[in-house]
Amino acid sequence: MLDKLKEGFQSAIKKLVGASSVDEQQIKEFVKDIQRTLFVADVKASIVLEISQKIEKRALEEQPPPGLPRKDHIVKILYEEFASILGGDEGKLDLPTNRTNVILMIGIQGSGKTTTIGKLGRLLSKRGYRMGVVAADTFRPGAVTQLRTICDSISVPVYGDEKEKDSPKVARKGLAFFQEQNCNVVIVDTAGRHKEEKSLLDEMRQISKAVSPDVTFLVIDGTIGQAAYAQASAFHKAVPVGGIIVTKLDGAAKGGGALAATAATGAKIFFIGTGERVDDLEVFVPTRFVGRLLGMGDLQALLDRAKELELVADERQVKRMMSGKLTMNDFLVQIESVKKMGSLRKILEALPGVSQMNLPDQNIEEVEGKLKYWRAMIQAMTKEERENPDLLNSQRVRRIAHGTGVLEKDVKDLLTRYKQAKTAMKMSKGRQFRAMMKQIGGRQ
Ligand SMILES: Nc1nc2c(ncn2[C@@H]2O[C@H](COP(=O)(O)OP(=O)(O)OP(=O)(O)O)[C@@H](O)[C@H]2O)c(=O)[nH]1
Ligand SMILES: [Mg+2]
Repeated sequence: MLDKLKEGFQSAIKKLVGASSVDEQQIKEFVKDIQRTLFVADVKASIVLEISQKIEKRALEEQPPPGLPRKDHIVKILYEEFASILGGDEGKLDLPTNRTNVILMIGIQGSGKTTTIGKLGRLLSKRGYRMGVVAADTFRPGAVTQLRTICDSISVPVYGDEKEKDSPKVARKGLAFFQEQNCNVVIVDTAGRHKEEKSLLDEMRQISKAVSPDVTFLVIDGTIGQAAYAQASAFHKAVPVGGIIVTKLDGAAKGGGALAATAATGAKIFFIGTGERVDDLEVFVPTRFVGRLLGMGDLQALLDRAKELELVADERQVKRMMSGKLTMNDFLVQIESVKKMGSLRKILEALPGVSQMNLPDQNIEEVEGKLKYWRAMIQAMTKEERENPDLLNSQRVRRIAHGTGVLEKDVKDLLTRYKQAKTAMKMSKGRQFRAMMKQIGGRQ
């Protein structure tokens, strides 16, 4: 299903995750890959632009939460933006059983309305609803017979009148018929072809007026791509669309149609059709669907792989520290890993330098609070200062204190801790750091 879209997303993700670093250029390239994929999937240009701009902005501006590598954060952003365009949570069909709920099906010819009624009829009967179906497609010869054949196979009764050409009238009478039998749900099938589009839309308006639907489902052929946009907005103008059903996602569908239909109507996709049989209907859950598209089934593997790659970077850092170099950036990484790994005491005990300070329990919380400031102070340093903290004379210390709203004493305190860590690191030639890594994450 939607193989092109899947392939495109997944190769873009692979490329991102495999890159040695994620910088602005890498992010822009990733967004370009996503754009290309969407164009191939026949998504409307304005939607492609909107979604890619959002992803780019967030990927460039947002700081990943501590512990989450930037790459994973970007994959997460991609996932969130797509799920949100598709409506986020799953659409809920609210069909109280103490009344007769009316579902109106609209959509152009061949989109799959009649077939989908069979599928929906089956699903709702299984859920225990008393069902009835009204054959209000009076235009196409054989339409009533087709509907009867399908509904016979799922044992749902059909109201139809082959001789009556007035479709709103059939719809009204059919609904009254099933109301009398206390049906819970009545689905109304409609025509998809007409002399011209205008008369088809007029007819939909009239039928809608005749039966006052609780839900109007627009059925969209998943293979038609961005043409779905114009189609969906035309129908939506005639009869407000409450939900979308995308059919034929089992075949050569590219996915653009699904996005276009939701964008044009603001309605959620409730179901997708994945075949011609009555069982080939799936409840649509945007997050799950996007997860599948992005290979979230594989996401765990992806995250694991990302971690592995991050470890390679850690390994490099260890080597550098073993040679006695510890920059403020390395120190910041250590501080961050404290937050990342959770157990502060464990880390503090393992952290070279800090471990020698014998922290009493009551100080732990205090230190946890301090970490936040340490981070801000390090971030307030210039690149050179971070590389070579020896540069930090009293003037610079004052500037940093001012910039982060702390006392000069606090900055000096940070420098002391840093120096302790550095000395310890030098003395143990990185052994302690390796031991720490092992202790906190089973790494190494
Ligand atoms: N592969 C596949 N085929 C489908 C699906 N849904 C519908 N079809 C096929 O699409 C064709 C048209 O389906 P119909 O249900 O007759 O479409 P319609 O919207 O009722 O068409 P009109 O009555 O002419 O307006 C049929 O051959 C169906 O079998 C689907 O999810 N997957
Ligand atoms: Mg039909």
